[in-house]
Amino acid sequence: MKKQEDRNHQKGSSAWKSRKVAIVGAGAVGATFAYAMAQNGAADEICLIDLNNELCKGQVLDLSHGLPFYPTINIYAGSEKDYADADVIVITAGAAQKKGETRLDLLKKNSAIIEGIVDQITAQDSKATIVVVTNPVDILTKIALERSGWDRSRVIGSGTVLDSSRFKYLLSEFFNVYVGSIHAYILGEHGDSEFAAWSMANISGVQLDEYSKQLGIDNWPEKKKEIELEVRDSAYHIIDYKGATNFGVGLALVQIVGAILKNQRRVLTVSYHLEGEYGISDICLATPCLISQNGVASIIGTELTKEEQEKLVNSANILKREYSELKR
Ligand code: 6V0
Repeated sequence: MKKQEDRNHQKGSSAWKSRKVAIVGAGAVGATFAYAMAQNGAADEICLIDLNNELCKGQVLDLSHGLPFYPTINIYAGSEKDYADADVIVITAGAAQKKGETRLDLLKKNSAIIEGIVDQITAQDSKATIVVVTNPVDILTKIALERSGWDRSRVIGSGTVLDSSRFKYLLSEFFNVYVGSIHAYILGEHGDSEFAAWSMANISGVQLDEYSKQLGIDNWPEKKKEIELEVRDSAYHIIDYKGATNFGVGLALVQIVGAILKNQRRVLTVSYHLEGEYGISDICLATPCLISQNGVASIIGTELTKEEQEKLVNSANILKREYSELKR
């Protein structure tokens, strides 16, 4: 498919600026996100970039055959030049963990990949918002932010948007209430130290402790633990079953990128560099943030319980340790 600038030229409509998303990494996550984004319609153009040219070409061809059925106008294989006029750049590029490789080895490898991509983005003088997805996402978001030298609002990570949706799904199953009527968040690291912010979870304004009392559920405290654990271990289970996770994360990314493209001012738990908020500094982790056209417009200063605050600080400390190991 032709690039949008050529299509603009053909139409003689140079004043029109299409909304463009560049996806770096056309693997399972990048391609699934492209597929979901194309159906959403918030982006006019979607450009895929991957070191593996064959894979990228194949994904683009396959995705383009759906163009008669998407609201998105154009899907094509791009290059680093496409960062220049992209509105959002989503980074899903990364190496997979090899046998015998430690988490730190993988982190070093992926951190070098992210730095290389960010250098290409800044070299194009891009005005985009960067959304990092590659794991470990919180550390890599910090690496991307530092490397770019950009304002923190424009370099964010997918955080626990996926984990929060897993949490809502499990609560919806448990209470038999439509998932859209459940408000609940997972905060902290996208990983083992993440936690459920139960104090913020509610159905139509009713706290879940109260709602379970109304329903006469007497094993609710045990159920809470089970649900929280199930959210945390979801990715491990899916990877055991099918080798990778892609659908849930693809849709979570549509919510983040759609909120930016549509200036939605939507609250999502993206990974964001804290600079004193919640008493935490110098690390990226997930808290509820207001997402607008320029990335994070503000943090929603939620009042956490003492226990939740301790869990958030614990997550921050774990991430800081990991980050300093990487930098050693
Ligand atoms: P994948 O299918 O191996 O795709 C990764 C792609 O990146 C491959 O096609 C590579 O060729 C490409 N790539 C590697 N280096 C570069 C580079 N420098 N420039 C361009 N392309 C490059 O992996 P998959 O898509 O399954 O996962 C991608 C990443 O997302 C992994 O780090 C996952 O751990 C992470 N996930 C993050 C989630 C989140 O919620 N943050 C959720 C799921 C997966």
